[in-house]
Amino acid sequence: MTRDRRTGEESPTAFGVEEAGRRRPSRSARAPTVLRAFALDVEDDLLAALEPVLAQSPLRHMVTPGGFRMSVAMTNCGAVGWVANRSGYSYSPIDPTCGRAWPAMPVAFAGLATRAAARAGYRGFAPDACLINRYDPGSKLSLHQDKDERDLAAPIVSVSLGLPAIFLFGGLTRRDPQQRLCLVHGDVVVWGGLARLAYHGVAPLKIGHHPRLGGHRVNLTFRKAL
Ligand SMILES: O=C(O)CCC(=O)C(=O)O
Ligand SMILES: [Mn+2]
Repeated sequence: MTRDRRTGEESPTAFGVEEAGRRRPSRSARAPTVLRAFALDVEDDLLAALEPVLAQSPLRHMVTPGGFRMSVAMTNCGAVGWVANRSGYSYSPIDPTCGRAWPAMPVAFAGLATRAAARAGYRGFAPDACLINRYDPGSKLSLHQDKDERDLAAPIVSVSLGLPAIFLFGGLTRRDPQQRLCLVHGDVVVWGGLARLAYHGVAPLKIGHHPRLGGHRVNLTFRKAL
């Protein structure tokens, strides 16, 4: 148990989740802010904007530097996109699959990310990269840190759409205990400050059916990369 110095409240770990509304979001807390259903009022705009992005830069399974094909299918929009290949992880202005720039970040995407960050205490967040992840049943994302961005002062904003998933959120080392958060369609998670480099991941997706996205989960993860 740790005690919050400001409120005196106890939480099970130093990385206790802050559910917006229950506790005042804090920039410095070592916790993600979970904004339940925050994206629901723009879900139509998000899904409509996603279609042309995927048509221009299709989802693909990237290969890690260690030679493993990632089970999550990925693509990007924005000024730069996150890419993995045999030489490492980086942000590139060019989609290596088609040799052209990534699709521009839709206004609905950037607006939602800025509003969610502000709600979590990070004013003026202007993402320049949005990694789009599509999970099929069985797909997972191993525990990792988002650390390829130049600007670690900016938070990460992560939007969940489609099937529910278990999001694992740990500490600054791989061995720290992890929170298990069930994220459903429309939930947004924001982490920054002392939690910016926290290890996190996604447990294997369970089979299901979502009325808007069928048998998949889509996650939009917004970063300030440059
Ligand atoms: O799918 C998620 O909820 C997390 C995605 C993530 O951590 C990433 O793309 O780096
Ligand atoms: Mn991540």
